Amino acid sequence: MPQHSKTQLDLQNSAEDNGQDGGLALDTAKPELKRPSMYAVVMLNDDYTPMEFVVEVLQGYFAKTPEQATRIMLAVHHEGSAVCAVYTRDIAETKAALVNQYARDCQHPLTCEIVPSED
Ligand code: TYC
Repeated sequence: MPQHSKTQLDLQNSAEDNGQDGGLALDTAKPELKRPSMYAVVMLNDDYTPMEFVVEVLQGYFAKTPEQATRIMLAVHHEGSAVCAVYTRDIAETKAALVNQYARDCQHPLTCEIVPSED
């Protein structure tokens, strides 16, 4: 038994030990551990944007190596679309908006969109 008079913590601990909490809610809150929803940035094909421009965008905005960027660009070119990267929603929205604005500024029709991803 501590020498000092009982603190709130002493009372709480002994109440947890012996069930004498008088019906008070003494459980500590469960930590929030939910993972954030993830979104893929998907690049769309078009007939006009130069391949070199797409590769430059993939390197500059998505930190791809020249080899990775070329592979993704060719996947878009041949299949119509491909995932550039997966992020939380705010980051995915920002990346897509930045790429779309840059392409527009450069007068290319290149477009990205975001789609929910189960990653
Ligand atoms: N299809 C374009 C061309 O032939 C190249 C291209 C690739 C455009 C990927 C957009 O997201 C894209 N010049």
